[in-house]
Amino acid sequence: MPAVILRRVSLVASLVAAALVAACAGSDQGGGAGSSASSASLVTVVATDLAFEPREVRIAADQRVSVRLKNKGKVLHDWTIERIPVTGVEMRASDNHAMEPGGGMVSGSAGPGELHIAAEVGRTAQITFTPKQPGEYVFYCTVAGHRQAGMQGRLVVG
Ligand SMILES: [Cu+2]
Repeated sequence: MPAVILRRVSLVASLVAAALVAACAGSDQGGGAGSSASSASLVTVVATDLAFEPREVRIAADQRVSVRLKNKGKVLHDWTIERIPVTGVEMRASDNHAMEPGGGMVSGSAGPGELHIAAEVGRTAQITFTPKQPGEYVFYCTVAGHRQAGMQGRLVVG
């Protein structure tokens, strides 16, 4: 009898484990076909006081990319593009600073094509998306005074 109970318990445990795996896999979907972050190429942008390195980022249209913002400065910085045609936006490990696309911009109009991630000192934030239209897009930090001080760069979609 105890053996039967044990088997039941382990069956329940494995069902729960399977459900958890399914839930995690589900939350990974960003809204586009095959749009998981793991298949994206990775671009790292380092924020310092007060610059981005590199200042120019080149990516390819219709290819999934993850932009990782690493804050090596002494104050919070963000990485923002006000308007860019993208699909399947996913954000990871972002700090609590108006993370939703279209929300909480210090300046500028909030639209569906906005990308915005912020990282506290020593932290990393990441946004994954698929750019849909070749062109040049300005990225900058929305913290007051930072853009004027030089925290601005170009995202080139080729
Ligand atoms: Cu900044």
